[in-house]
Amino acid sequence: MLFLLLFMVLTNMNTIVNAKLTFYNSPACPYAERTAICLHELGVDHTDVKIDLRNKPSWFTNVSPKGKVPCLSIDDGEILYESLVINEFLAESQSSSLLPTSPLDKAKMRLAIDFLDTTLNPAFFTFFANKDDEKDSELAEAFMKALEGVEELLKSHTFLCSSTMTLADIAYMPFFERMVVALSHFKNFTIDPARFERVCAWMTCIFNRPSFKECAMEKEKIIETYSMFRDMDYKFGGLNRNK
Ligand SMILES: N[C@@H](CCC(=O)N[C@@H](CS)C(=O)NCC(=O)O)C(=O)O
Ligand SMILES: *[C@@H]1O[C@H](CO)[C@@H](O)[C@H](O)[C@H]1NC(C)=O
Repeated sequence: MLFLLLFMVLTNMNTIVNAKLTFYNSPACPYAERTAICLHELGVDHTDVKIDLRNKPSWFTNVSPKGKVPCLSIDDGEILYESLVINEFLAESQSSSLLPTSPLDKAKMRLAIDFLDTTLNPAFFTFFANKDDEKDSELAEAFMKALEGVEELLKSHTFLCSSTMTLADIAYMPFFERMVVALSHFKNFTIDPARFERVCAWMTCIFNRPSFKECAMEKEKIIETYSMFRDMDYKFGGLNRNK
């Protein structure tokens, strides 16, 4: 009986290690980039399938329930979607420190990610998309007020939630990458290292990760994408929510 249990535990642990993983990715998508970074950090073997979102292949709706990337298929059977869900699954199945073990640390990590989605990203996007010069400094200040929340997270450790990298850092990376490029190009705005000392040190650290360098978008592509957002007066609607 004990042997059987042990066997079950061991095989369960190995399920993902030996599973055939197919990652449906798309180069410009920040959510897919989260999963790309996570796979790289974990060193998990997988097949990368690039989806052209402007010209989605018809079979893709059979794979991805909402027709979105990222999407992960496991042994050509189970399908997972939603970047944060996929990344937790990957980190947990590898028993990686990317996912904190204590329930409290896990909860705090999820709150840190929620802050990006509900507070920082909207503040960034409102500032970025504004075309009324008179409102610019007020919106820049509102963005920096939100950024203080990140400075606060980094108060007692190098990474957002601990002294080592977690899924929160990964969730933020693609968005900081785009934020920094878009604000510099369209707003001539840089994050002030005097006011945001910890944020700036953290950015240096994450932007130097091999996983980031491997998965990051080209700067010109970011500018092209964000020019499009500006031109079409794209309305930010909680980018991380699936409708
Ligand atoms: N909440 C989702 C968002 C995923 C998402 O919005 N992906 C976009 C590209 S950035 C997509 O696949 N859009 C295609 C579509 O909606 O048709 C996640 O975190 O994975
Ligand atoms: C951009 O900002 C810098 C420093 O804040 C300023 O010196 C420079 O004149 C600005 N450039 C433009 C094109 O507004």
